[in-house]
Amino acid sequence: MIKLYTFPPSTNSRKVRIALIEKGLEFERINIDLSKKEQKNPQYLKIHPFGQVPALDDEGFIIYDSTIINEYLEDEYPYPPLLPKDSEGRARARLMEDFRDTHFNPHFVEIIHEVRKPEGQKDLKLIEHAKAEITKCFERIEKELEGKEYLAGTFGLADIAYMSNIDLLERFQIPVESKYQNMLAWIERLKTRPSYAASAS
Ligand SMILES: N[C@@H](CCC(=O)N[C@@H](CS)C(=O)NCC(=O)O)C(=O)O
Repeated sequence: MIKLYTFPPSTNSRKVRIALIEKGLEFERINIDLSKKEQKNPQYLKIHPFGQVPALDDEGFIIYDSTIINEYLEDEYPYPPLLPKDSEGRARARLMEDFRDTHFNPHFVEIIHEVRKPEGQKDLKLIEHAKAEITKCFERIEKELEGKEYLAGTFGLADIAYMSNIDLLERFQIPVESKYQNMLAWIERLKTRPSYAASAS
């Protein structure tokens, strides 16, 4: 059976949990507790050389990095498909996933680190800056969704990447303004997928 090295609050771990659930694949969750620095244990570093989650073990084939893992799952378990068939659609989906990985999610990670600190030690300016950077991304997401229900037309890996951040928008009180109608409708659509609730932990 597939083994997933994961940590419930990790957004990148959730990205893979959602893909596995959407593919209907059974998997064993192996919890790596980041709060106890278990990701840096020598045993785990043999699985993930950079000491991070997620990592995946498919019958002895071990890989890491949420984007690479989800691409592997798409190649190895093609049904249901989570990438468009045409090259242009696939490229667009990958661009939006990359935008999430490089411009959207890192600011959530910054906030997560700050809010864990004791009162008085949190850098409130940094939190506000990170929230503003997240909000800047809404413009692009809104445009990309013009005339479409999902980022690449049909539901897939690009949407899954952002799905792992949705509950944090609410938790960290980052409102999506009503001018982002496409995005608001898309968020509601994503939240109704069974994989959204099933991947929460
Ligand atoms: N590019 C990697 C990033 C993985 C990553 O940043 N994982 C975080 C949790 S979401 C982590 O393990 N942080 C602990 C650490 O870096 O020590 C991916 O997409 O999997």
